[in-house]
Amino acid sequence: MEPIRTIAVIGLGYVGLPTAALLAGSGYDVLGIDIDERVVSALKEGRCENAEPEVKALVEQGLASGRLKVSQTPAVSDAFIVCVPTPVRADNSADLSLVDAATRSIAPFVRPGNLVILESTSPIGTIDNVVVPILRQAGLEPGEDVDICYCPERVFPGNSINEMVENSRVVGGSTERATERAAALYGKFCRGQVLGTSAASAEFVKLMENTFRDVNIALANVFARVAEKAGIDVMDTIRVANGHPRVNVLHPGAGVGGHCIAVDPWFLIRDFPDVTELLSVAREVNDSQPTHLLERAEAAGLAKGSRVAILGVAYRGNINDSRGSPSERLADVLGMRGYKWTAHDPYVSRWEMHGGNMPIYSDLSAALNGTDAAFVMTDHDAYRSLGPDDFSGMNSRLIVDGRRLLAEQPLADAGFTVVRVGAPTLQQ
Ligand code: SAJ
Repeated sequence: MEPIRTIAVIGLGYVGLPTAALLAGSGYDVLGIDIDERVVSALKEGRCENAEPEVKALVEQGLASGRLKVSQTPAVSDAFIVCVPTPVRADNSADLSLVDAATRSIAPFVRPGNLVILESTSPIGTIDNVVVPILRQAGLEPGEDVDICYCPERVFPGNSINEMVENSRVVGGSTERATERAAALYGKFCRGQVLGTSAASAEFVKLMENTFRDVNIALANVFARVAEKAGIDVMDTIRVANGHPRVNVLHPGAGVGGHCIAVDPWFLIRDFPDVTELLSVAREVNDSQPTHLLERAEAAGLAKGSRVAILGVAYRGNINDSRGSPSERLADVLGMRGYKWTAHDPYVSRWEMHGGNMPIYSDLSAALNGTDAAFVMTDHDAYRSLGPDDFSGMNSRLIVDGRRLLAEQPLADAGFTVVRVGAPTLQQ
């Protein structure tokens, strides 16, 4: 086999772009490809504004060194890495159209001896059922002419470079040679262990990891609901329970959002419905947390039709990604029940939802002004220090702490009713 010198990375999103930059920094000649003209022309001018600072710095280095180039169309390369999104459709089935299209786009450029890698989170069997047939159609026999691998990413958005370099990595080849070649490639920048397995097993590993987290968050949310009814503070209970060496209860909250944890379990549920009941129930629990919080606020006196401030529309703390966030669900339910709402986020300046842009404030007091309740939905550090004065512009004194990050007692002492996830409502 010829050594790999040139690599094409297809999809320059939150996984593809840092991957391309890290590979360029490791001495490969990398062509980053994206179908979005805006992404490519911005990068050609050396701009990647929305990227994390470490990603931005590495991309700039790669572009300046000439090792990283960008294009809207693929070219002949020694290796191809596909990093495109795999969203879930309205019926919860996996939408593999972008994996299909990306594989078709590279097929004319793949030559015997090349390595083709898929990183996109995908249902079990995607390598065999989507990637292999497309390459075969192009005259390339997997295992003979071309090596094919499934290598899922494990990036925690907000800390991408560090995670890509330090985390262990799964490499699932359709043959042993494919596994070895991909392991050698990732080993160039990954300091974690590179674990080899089969392609189908690697596909399952990725789904297993995110489903594990979803089910465990659902468990924490169920414990929170029990505590609310039992009149106990679950945060205290969890802290004490986690003193057990084999127990690690996660953090209950306002729900699970993002494009991974809330989506990937569906790839298992859809394909194996008769054995995944537990996973469906976990999805239901996590999806219903925003409505659960609203109903607790209603029980604490929030009148139908009043005005609510949503604090935090990002799906997780201290990031600017609002895709599938629990706040989207809350806004939908508020709308359906006749409430009016405003939204605030220190990181998100454009809140895209249902194909449109939702109004969003960067000024907290403007978002809170004249509202009857404030729902803290995202664990942004900026919200931790909020005190009674910050909420003084509200009409009524009702606060929902959906992430348990406020100093609740001072708020109650100042006359606020604080609805707390996982604990009884606090009042003066
Ligand atoms: N959440 C809780 N309680 C917790 C932890 C998280 O309610 O104790 C919520 C968060 O607020 C958020 C959602 O869950 O709304 C998902 O957040 P997350 O912290 O699980 O992280 P993601 O979705 O950004 O990233 C996950 C990671 N997977 C795992 O930790 C197993 C990451 O490593 C994956 O690379 C990523 O999914 C992905 O791309 O698949």
